[in-house]
Amino acid sequence: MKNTYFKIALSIIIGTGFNSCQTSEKIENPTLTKTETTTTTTNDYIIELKENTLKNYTLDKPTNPKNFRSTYRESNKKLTSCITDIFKDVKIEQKNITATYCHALNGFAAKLTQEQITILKEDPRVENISEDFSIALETPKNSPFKNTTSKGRKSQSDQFYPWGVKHVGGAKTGKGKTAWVVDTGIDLDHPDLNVSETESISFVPNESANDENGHGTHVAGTIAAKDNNFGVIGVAPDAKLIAVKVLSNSGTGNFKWIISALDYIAANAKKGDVVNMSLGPKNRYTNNLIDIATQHVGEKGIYVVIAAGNSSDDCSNYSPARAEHKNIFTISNMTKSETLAPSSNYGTPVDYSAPGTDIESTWVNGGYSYNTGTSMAAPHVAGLLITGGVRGYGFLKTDKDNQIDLMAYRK
Ligand SMILES: [Ca+2]
Ligand SMILES: [Ca+2]
Ligand SMILES: [Ca+2]
Repeated sequence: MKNTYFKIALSIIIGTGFNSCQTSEKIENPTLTKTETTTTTTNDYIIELKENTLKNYTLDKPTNPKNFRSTYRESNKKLTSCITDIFKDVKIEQKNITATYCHALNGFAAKLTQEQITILKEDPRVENISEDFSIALETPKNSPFKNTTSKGRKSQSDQFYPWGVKHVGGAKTGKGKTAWVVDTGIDLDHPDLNVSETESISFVPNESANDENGHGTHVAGTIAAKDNNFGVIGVAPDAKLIAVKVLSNSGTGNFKWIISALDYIAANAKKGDVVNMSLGPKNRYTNNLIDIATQHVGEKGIYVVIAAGNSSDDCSNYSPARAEHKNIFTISNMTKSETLAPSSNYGTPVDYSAPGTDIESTWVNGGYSYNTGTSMAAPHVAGLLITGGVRGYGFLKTDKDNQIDLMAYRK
């Protein structure tokens, strides 16, 4: 029942461009309601183009960070008409193109007919076609973190030092460093976070980059909560945080939005910046295009940290957690007693384990809360990577694979 409700909500979220007839047909489709999974395909396809397909398209490169968002939106519009033109023989209408990419991936996402799919699969201009996919966060557990409001705090000692930040070697100023948080957005005016609103962007239709879920704000606080006299402190306090929203306020998102996020980051991030992706499918699902886009960001000298996932499973079967590159770090969830958390994923893609159980961090509406998951582990490593790097510090006491994870520590 709960699942049926979710499917309806999801259909509404992704329904832009469908007429009401198609939407109701989707809800009644038994193949969409019989499964227990909270993940599904969206009727959109993601198309990767051969490298020279867009060779006549010139990129706009903003020089001022204030223009990152507008320049990116503008070049997407141009690229949409360019792709419509290139593929006029396949009759892909402009209104059916739902995303375009030219930094982390060359390509686009579109609603396609079966006939168009068949043609494009044989098309020499096309490298890869893959169905889009929806993911959903588990309902966030908002366990308020007591005695930490931003009001009424007077002394330095009233700032709480989370156990996870201590365990990875303590805080080190992140001033001048940048972290891109690909998530539910960030509470943009949280008094304990330094968020760059002008560079933040949302790929969720009809929602701003402001977080009304909590998940992204929690991740952001672990990376960079300010060193002041209230709240919590992050691993890289005072670093600049940029919200790249790909999960809605209700916690659902599409792979095509995540590729847009990676594309936006590839266009605008500097070498040495870090990207945190505390997201992935709940059940086994891999997708080459999202892995490739993630690797392309890593190849630019930008660090990418990915949560291994919370399905008690081998993350080799999940994208983007399985993506491998020297700048990509997949992180498992460690408990306070230095064991692998029961829900944590494991497997060869895991590079380090980091604190992810009962983590104190920032929350929506200027608040604070505890949370648990690999989502909370990954941002510890993101903070380390922008303040000197990460190294191993002994091994977990328990693991579920035959390669015991190293615990992440400040380099
Ligand atoms: Ca603080
Ligand atoms: Ca890895
Ligand atoms: Ca392991």
